[in-house]
Amino acid sequence: MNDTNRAITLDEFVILREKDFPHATGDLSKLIRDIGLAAKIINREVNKAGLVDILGTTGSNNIQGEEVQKLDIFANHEMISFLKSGGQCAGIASEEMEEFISVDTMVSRNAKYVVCMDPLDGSSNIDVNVSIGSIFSIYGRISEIGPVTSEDFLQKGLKQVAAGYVIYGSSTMLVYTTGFGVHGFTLDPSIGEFCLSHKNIKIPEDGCIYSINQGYYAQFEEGIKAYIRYCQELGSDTSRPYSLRYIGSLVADFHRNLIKGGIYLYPRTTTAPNGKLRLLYECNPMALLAEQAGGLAIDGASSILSLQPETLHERTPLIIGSKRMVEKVKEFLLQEQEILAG
Ligand code: AHM
Ligand code: MG
Repeated sequence: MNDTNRAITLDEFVILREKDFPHATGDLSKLIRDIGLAAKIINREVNKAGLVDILGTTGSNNIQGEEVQKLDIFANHEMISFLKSGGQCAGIASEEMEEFISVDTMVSRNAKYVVCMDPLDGSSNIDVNVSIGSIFSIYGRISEIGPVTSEDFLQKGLKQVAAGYVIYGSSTMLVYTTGFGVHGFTLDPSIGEFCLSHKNIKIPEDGCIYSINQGYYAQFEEGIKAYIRYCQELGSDTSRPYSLRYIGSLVADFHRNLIKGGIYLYPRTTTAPNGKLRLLYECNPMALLAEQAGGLAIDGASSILSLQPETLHERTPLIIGSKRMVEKVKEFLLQEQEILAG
């Protein structure tokens, strides 16, 4: 609340934060506000998905060969449209597009940033009314002039200047970081504004929720199987067995664990040796948020944020959440390696 005793909106908050940084130009703030605007439009469509003929699949496949649903395309289009007209974004890479696009409008001539995004994650949940989300990641462009190049997008996650997600759930929230803490805003439908509801979110150091698609158990490596058994055992520490919670929507699973404490795992499997999730669009932004909130994100051995991307759509295993829980998984994976090494 501010001194007039009303909620601070996202726009007000980003402007207030800017004042703390005398050299800030305001461009990043504008970019985040543009994403917030696109999110409101996507939210409107997500909310009426059950009512109109926007529900269902287009019948086409995205470049990973997965079925694309109409709202994915809509969300992609809205994000691009707001980013283009906002003037702060020089290029966009999206899970829904095979190639990145260079933004070449009059207003974006001096744009310093590129955006990587998953415009609608967890879209297989749309037609069953389960929470889904949009994920975004912002980098400073490396190329200085002209159209953006692949090196602008293929940067390590630790180079992100901002990242966040929007969760379309029982209420809609936008959660973001610019590297100075993680802040959450809840959409107040009565005024159409994201209002500050969760300032400086910290993920509990430890938790008692684990989120994993246990249906793939037989395909996991031994270290992950051992960790799952550990979660299920009655522990001398009072919190085990842990609760298994898996929505199958990364944003929703991550958001719950961020607030309550917990761990989300999408490890490698025998059929998907790099896991399922994409480094640029899903893992890097979530990893920055997790670390900014005091948690951890690894691929099993290394920090997600330290991975050098080689291609736009590459995948990586992801283990993310409360610090102590992620460290525990790492221990199990190391033990497995030691056993294999004899
Ligand atoms: P998507 O980008 O095609 O929606 O896939 C990503 C989603 C994540 O949100 C979720 O955690 C995961 O896929 C679920 O996968 P699975 O059904 O294999 O457990
Ligand atoms: Mg996705």
